[in-house]
Amino acid sequence: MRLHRLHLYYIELPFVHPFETSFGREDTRPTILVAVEGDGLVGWGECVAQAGPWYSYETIETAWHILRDVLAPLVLGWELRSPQEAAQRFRRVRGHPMARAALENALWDLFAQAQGVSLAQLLAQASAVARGVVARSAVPVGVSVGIEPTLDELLAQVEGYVAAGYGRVKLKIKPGWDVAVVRAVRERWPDLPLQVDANSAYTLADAATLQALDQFDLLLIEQPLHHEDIVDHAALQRLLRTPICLDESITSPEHARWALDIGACRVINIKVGRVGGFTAAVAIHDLCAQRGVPVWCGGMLETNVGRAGNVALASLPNFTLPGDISASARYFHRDIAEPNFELNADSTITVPRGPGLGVQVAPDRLAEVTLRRLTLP
Ligand code: SMG
Ligand code: MG
Repeated sequence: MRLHRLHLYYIELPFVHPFETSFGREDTRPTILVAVEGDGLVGWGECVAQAGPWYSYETIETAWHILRDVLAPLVLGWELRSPQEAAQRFRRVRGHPMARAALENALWDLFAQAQGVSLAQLLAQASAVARGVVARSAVPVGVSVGIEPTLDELLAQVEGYVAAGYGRVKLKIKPGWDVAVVRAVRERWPDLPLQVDANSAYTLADAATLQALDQFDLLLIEQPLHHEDIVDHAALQRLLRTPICLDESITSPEHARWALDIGACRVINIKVGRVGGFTAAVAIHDLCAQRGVPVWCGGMLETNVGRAGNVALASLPNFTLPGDISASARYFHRDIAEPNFELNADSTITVPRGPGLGVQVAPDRLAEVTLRRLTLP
């Protein structure tokens, strides 16, 4: 397929409820949407970089630059046989996985539409592990609950999500907001599948605090230590009963293999933006499946464009733990794409069946929230 045009949209959507992690508090979700045109079809991708370099060094502005000046010229006007071919071409680019993923993922949507299959089907065809396995029609999900100003407010948030039907809760932790908070939630909901995410807020010197979390029967402790450090994570894992799950540290299939080889984690959170696109996400899924390591799909507070991609990815067979993929209404009053994702009674989200992502960007909403746009060439 020849790609003849590409559009970048810098948009910003207000959150229903502010989201706070060990990095800070966010009231809105600024993001970039990428649209690629080919064969009379339009494919969409979402960039999960944030306004500032907190979760990762990438920002909206670095991603805009890399997309416009580096990646777009590698695909525009070219004949492409597959999205993997674009991924291969992007390998020349060092780093910038979120920018690469935004464009590569738009191509996955475009190719799936061109073949008349859903993105979930196309991803399953690309996975050595998924071939021949019956595709899931819905994926298990949970909710990630941010840090709140007080413990009472946190308990009220968790209560609301449990009442809404979320069967797994993740709590954000940081030094000073950890053992007592997890104890309070565990006492109130003794059987709730529960996990925590530190977003790299601790060091090995905090091992005793993290060991104290072992008593709460958590599914996992996500990214307790430095984002680039798998060596200390391996040392920490030896001290903990609870599985460590890496998020920020895994930015490619190679990082996944290195981490597993040294025992730095027992679970991996796959975020398609963090690892540079669906090609890499499927490779990590397959590697983990071959090694008997469970994975789950992380979230980056995406719009329905990114969420549709996450749901499709999470339909692969080794996504055995619930993903951070919540209903659209948990994030935004009005999303950018339709239809919204709803939570089913069994804490699952249904995998779209339509061609490609299976959601449509609403032009009026896009116009309303666009701060800047660019069409290439
Ligand atoms: O998309 O529901 C969601 C949020 C999931 O907690 C979530 N993501 O580190 O896993 C994580 C955080 C990163 C988001 S804040 C940058
Ligand atoms: Mg995380």
